[in-house]
Amino acid sequence: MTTTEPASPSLRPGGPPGAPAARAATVRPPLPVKMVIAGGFGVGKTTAVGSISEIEPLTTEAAITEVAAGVDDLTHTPLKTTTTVAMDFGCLTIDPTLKLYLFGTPGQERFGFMWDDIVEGAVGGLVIVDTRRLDDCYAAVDYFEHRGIPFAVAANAFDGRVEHTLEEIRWALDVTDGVPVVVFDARERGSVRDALLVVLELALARTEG
Ligand SMILES: Nc1nc2c(ncn2[C@@H]2O[C@H](COP(=O)(O)OP(=O)(O)OP(=O)(O)O)[C@@H](O)[C@H]2O)c(=O)[nH]1
Ligand SMILES: [Mg+2]
Repeated sequence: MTTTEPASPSLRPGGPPGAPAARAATVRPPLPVKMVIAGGFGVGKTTAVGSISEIEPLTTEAAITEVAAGVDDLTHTPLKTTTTVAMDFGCLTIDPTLKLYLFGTPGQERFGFMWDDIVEGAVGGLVIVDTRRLDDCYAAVDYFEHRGIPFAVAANAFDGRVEHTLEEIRWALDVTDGVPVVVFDARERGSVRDALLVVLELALARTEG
C-alpha cells in the first residue's frame, strides 16, 4: 500500500498544532529599536550606558591628556580621566518583543561630525544634562529639535542632587511641554531604565499618532 503521508507526524511541515516546530515558528526575535544617549561633555552618557547594558558595553574611551585637560572643563568632574572619542554601545531587552540598542554620543564639540551617523535610524534620544552647567547641553537639545527626533531631558543627579527644579531646567533649555524632563542617576540601573522608558513611550506615541 502506498501513502502520501510522511512516515512520522513530526516530519510534516509545521507539524500538528502545538508541536515544537509550530511553536518555534511563532517565536519571533525581539524588535530591534535604536536609541541615542546624548549630551554635553562629561554629563554621564558612558556611565548610563554602562549601568543599563545587559552586554559588556562597547566603549571608545581615550585618556584625557594634559593638553585636552585644558580644553575640556573638568571642574565638575575632577575624577574623570577618560573621554568618549567615538561612541558607546550597549543593549537592553525591554520585553520578549522589544530590544533597545543604545548608542552614546561623544560629548565634545570637536567630535560633532559623528552625530549624524550615530543618530541615523534612532527612534529617540535621551539628552543627559549636568544641572551645574546646563548650557553644555544646548547643542544636543538643538540637534534633536531641528531633526524632529523625539527626545527627553534627563538631569543627572550628581552627588544625589540637582541644582534646579524641573521647571527651571525646562525654562532654561526652552523645551516645549512635549519634551519630558526627568531627574535620574546615571549610575543606577533602574533609574536609567525609567528614563529610557520615557523616551520609548514618546517614540511609540509618535509612531501611533
Ligand atoms: N557623583 C556622580 N558622578 C557621576 C555620575 N554620573 C557620572 N559620574 C562621573 O562623572 C564623570 C563623567 O562620566 P562619563 O560617563 O564619562 O560622562 P560622558 O558624558 O560619557 O563623558 P564624555 O563622553 O567624555 O562626554 C565620571 O567620572 C563618572 O564617574 C553621577 O550620577 N554622580
Ligand atoms: Mg562618554
